[in-house]
Amino acid sequence: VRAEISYIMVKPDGVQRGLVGDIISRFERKGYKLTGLKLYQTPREVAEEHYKDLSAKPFYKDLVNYILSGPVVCMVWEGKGVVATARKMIGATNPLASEPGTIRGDFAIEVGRNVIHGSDSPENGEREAGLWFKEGLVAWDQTMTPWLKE
Ligand code: YYY
Ligand code: MG
Repeated sequence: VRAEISYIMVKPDGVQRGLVGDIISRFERKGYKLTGLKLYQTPREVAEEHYKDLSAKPFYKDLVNYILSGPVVCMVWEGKGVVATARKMIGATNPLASEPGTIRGDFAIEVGRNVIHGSDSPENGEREAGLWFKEGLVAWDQTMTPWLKE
């Protein structure tokens, strides 16, 4: 089986505010491996598919329009426990409840402008990576693997 992957996305507010570099840095320094990366103006059908489980929620329409409001940075990060660890690094959905030191805790205030997305299960990591990277991911070996893996 392939290593676990998570689909991580800097939302339009994070791109506009210049937070892309800091966010990428956090995942790099943690030791995860980047296997997909692009700046992307999201097609409506991709945003709607991505958030389809929330389509009955009152905030769904605003959420989709927010994702379409400017370019996003799409990423796939790979490694042991990356889905759960990325969720910890990202912080709670509502930034007012996110701990300082997390991405949302450090950079956001509003739930509807919470800077970043991270997959909530390994299955959704695979699903979302396939949805956002129809061109596929990049397979490569990190030379520092022996320094990161037992
Ligand atoms: O996975 P996560 O992004 O932390 O939260 P979800 O429950 O999947 O909701 C997706 C997205 O929807 C959230 O990041 C902000 C937005 N949202 C909202 O605008 N208002 C809410 N009450 C709940 C979620
Ligand atoms: Mg979610």
